[in-house]
Amino acid sequence: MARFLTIAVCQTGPIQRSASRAETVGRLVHLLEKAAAAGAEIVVFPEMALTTFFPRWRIDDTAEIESFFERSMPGPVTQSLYDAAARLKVGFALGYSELVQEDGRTRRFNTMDLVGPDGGFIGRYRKMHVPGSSEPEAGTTTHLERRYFEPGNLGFPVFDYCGVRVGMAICNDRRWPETYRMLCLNGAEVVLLGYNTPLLLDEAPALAHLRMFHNHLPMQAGAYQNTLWVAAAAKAGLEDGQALIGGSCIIAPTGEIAAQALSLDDEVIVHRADLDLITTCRKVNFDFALYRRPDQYRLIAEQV
Ligand code: CDT
Repeated sequence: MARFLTIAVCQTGPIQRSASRAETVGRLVHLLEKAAAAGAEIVVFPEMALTTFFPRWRIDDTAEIESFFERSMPGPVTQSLYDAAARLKVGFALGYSELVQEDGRTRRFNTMDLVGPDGGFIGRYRKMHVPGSSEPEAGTTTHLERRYFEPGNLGFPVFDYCGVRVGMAICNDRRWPETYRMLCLNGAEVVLLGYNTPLLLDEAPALAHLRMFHNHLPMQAGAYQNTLWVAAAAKAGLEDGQALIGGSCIIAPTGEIAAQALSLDDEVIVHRADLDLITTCRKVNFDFALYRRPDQYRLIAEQV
């Protein structure tokens, strides 16, 4: 029997620092309702979808830093999004900043949770590739993710979502081939991804015209080389004075962009993903069992 999954990417426009969590969650519920009305079975929201992208600032006060984090999911304010998922019978992947007591200490991760169509928790991913620095560096765009977040410690897990194998990735992860290859090797059919990407980087003005190309290039290559559907949600537009790129998209295992956002604002794009296309693409080029040579893939010490 043919297998399909109707995927919605819910891009958001900017989420200003002045916006309350309740206001932002209300926006996400509205997007989820739009996605459900368009027939979506699963939705992906951006990285850090509950707040402004605060790593653009150096903050020293712990209470202020922690005000951007969630201590439990769902929490009192985010519960309405989970209730909406259950009411609409549409699950979602949501990026947020996670504060957790683990190994006897407070830890902070850049996290995405997968929630089922009953509003229940399915699984968690913590961003592996944490970019930027922990202190502002002269001549570079201030991007202090490494000040606020530890790299993820959960690997690249893949979860069952209504019979479909779903993995997650967060922003800078999308630029790394390991992300897609690990998710593919773990059995993923669909990768849900959220991002906040500055339009301009002070350190590389000569590359400014390539920002959107370099957004789509690795995701298209990752989808193609690993025979995956990739659905990516941007936080876009002018957020607290910083321009973020949009370009949210749904990419087929052929590497083609099947749907793309047209705005820098709240926007829903939907595509009915043919999961059998994965098998077709695998047969054509990427039969891993037949052609991959993992026993021969090794680092040769003298050459590295
Ligand atoms: N959020 C995130 O990971 N953004 C990065 C920009 C890093 S600029 C130092 C990205 O790869 O889009």
